[in-house]
Amino acid sequence: MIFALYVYSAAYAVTLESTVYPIQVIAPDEALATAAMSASEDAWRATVIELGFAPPLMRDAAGDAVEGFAISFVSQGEDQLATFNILGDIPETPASDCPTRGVVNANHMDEPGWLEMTVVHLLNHASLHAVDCLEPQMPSFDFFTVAVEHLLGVDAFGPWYYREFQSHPEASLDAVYSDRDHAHYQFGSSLFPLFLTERYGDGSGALLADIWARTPQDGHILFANGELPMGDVENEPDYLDAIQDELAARGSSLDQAMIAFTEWRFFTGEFNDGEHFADAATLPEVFVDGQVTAAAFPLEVTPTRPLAEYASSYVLVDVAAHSDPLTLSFAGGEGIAWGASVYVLDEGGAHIGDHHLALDGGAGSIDLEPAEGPQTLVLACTALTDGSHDPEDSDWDQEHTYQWSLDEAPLDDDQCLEPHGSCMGSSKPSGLFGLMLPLGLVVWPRRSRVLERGAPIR
Ligand SMILES: [Ca+2]
Ligand SMILES: [Ca+2]
Ligand SMILES: [Ca+2]
Ligand SMILES: [Ca+2]
Repeated sequence: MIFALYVYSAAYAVTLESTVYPIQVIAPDEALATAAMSASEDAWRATVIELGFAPPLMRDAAGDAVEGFAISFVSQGEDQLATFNILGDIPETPASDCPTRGVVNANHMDEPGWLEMTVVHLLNHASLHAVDCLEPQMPSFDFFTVAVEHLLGVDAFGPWYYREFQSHPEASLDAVYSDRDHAHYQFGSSLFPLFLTERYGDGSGALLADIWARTPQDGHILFANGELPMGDVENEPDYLDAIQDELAARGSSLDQAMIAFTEWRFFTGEFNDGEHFADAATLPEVFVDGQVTAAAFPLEVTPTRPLAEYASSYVLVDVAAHSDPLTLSFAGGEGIAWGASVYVLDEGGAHIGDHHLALDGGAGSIDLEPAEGPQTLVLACTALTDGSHDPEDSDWDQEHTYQWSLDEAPLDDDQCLEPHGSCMGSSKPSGLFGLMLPLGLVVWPRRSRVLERGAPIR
């Protein structure tokens, strides 16, 4: 059935075979076939030879699975741009791999850059399927492939993808949206693998090939309908497991990467500080959930948009010059782990420092030294997981909230040392304090200092 989806007439189709790589192009005319072959050879060289992605697999004339990239251009109206067909199982290999054939709508190939983008897209998809055919269709394959397009400078749709993704940091990293308004999200999430290759690799994209090599499991493709396969095994490990495994081998973790990604996706556009994404200046700014001026204390901030797992949130606080230290506290909602950081911007918006809160059970606080001039504090947090997050589970509910609290340093050590003085009793209880207390998480740095000096706590 798969092979019958598209029938080409030898009378008008041109078939080209590469003399450099195992690539076959079928197109309605010689000019398109030649251009497509050139683009395909460039794509093979850049992704398979230079980045180390697996060679794509196709079926030869005898029906055997062999290394190669097969792509056909057909005229099929205006709507669809490109798709691919999974060409069944390869029983002689243990992994749940599969050959594919790319299919492109020839009617769109006059648009500048679309041919090159489409060829890289389908060739890289073929490389990924040649390793594991059973990853979730979106965002998994597009997550990696759109990142590769971006790295090769052929992501003609990148601006739309990244604008949508950056508009929804509260959404889960691996979320998939079917509605048209948000359909770019699962392509824009390729910003995360772009971050991975810059932060943990050499920036080329080779790290992404290493990660993908960790995705496959043994199993068979029982059936496929176009892009959608059905296998006889669970997709375990999945691509998030593969990222975790690769980062663990490099001394990090997916959770640590998510916390760092929260920072990287903030310093884009007008906030580009030259220390994060290489092309941060051209990436859209991330959605900021609120901007407040700290005119009076205590100041408490909660987000308007609850977060999903593997999501981020930002609030900007303008702080006037203050001669007294401030205490900044974070309390994440129960049930999941969190990361919390503060990025300090000067009056002109330059990034001049960071604080990373040590959280215990999702809560923690730090003391901020007096500032010599006005500053903006970027209060950033990362919603991690409840210990379980699997791409196949659609674990994307946006139900987690948090609270930041900024206050003048409410207590000095002398008060704690007075006879009958009670640190807990003399502090200024806030909503946050009350929120944290039942969790048993109140570990204020200043009280720790008092403890070290042997003063009574209560
Ligand atoms: Ca196999
Ligand atoms: Ca897998
Ligand atoms: Ca979960
Ligand atoms: Ca899993």
